[in-house]
Amino acid sequence: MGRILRVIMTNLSPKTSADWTHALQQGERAALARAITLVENDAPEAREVLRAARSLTGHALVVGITGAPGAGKSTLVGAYVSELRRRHLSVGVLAVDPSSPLTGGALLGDRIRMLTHAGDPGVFVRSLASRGHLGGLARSTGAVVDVMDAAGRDVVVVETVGVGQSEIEVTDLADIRVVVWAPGAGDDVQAAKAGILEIADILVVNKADLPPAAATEAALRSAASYGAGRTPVVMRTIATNGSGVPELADQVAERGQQMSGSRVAGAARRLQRQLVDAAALQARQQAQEHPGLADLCEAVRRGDLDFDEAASQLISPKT
Ligand SMILES: Nc1nc2c(ncn2[C@@H]2O[C@H](COP(=O)(O)OP(=O)(O)OP(=O)(O)O)[C@@H](O)[C@H]2O)c(=O)[nH]1
Ligand SMILES: [Mg+2]
Repeated sequence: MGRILRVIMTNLSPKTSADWTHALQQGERAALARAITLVENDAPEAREVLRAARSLTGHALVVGITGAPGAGKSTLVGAYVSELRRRHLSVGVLAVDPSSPLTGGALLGDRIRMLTHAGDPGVFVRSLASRGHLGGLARSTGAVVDVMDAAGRDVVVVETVGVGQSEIEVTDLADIRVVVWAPGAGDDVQAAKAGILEIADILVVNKADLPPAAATEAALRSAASYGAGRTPVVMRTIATNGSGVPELADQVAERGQQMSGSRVAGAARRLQRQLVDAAALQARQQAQEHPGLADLCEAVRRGDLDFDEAASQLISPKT
């Protein structure tokens, strides 16, 4: 980019919250991309971006897609996005990799390469690495989802790898939760163990072209029927050829309409989640930096002070 063009671009880039409100409302890709980068990097400008974004949320249906590595999530997301585009819906896709502090995010590129919507302005794809911020993944993911929602995306798809605690936290941000399963042995037990049945709205048996798919589907159906409360619906897909994907899109849309409360309520829940995360982070820092930490420790060790009382003192406001 030439120097003069860069100067013009810099001057055109939004500065205040009102500027960002305008830019996001226009739904321009460049503004959306820049907003997400600022938020992802926790840049000083991110405050204004998010202030603007949060007042514009409540439009998008947020669909969380999770499941074991290699289950076919990215392929399925690609097929689902194609289906949404056929329905003339605009889409934001966010691929989140909680394991990336270890892998350096190297896998992330591989993990989203399945998406073949380059050049379609109706599809906006971003990946998010956790970069090690402790417990902050749900917060940064939520913030990026908010920006995509604010920019007018009809559907925001969040793909996370794995079925552990941090993935469940991330899926918590979604209005509709889809768990993708690949055919294999002992699935019902694994599902129950991972707590997946409690969080899933829709269980997808992908790779239905592989022979064990029927057994897996049966196992999941029976495991799901034991779950307390709501029972997830079980569906089959072949992500590689799109089979079952329109039915999945129908099911998601239907559940989206039945959603308790509106999309605005979904956005409010998402914000609550981010606020609690941010508060937890602040409390942790406050406790670590408390000048009386060593003394409180000693008092607990001697048995002069109750453990929980000491913990409360570490985070209670200074008097
Ligand atoms: N036979 C068959 N293979 C599939 C299907 N869907 C995906 N695959 C293949 O499964 C492999 C993994 O697919 P991905 O979409 O990358 O799976 P993923 O769950 O996103 O993987 P990670 O992001 O690494 O966890 C690829 O080789 C796909 O081509 C399917 O329906 N049938
Ligand atoms: Mg993937």
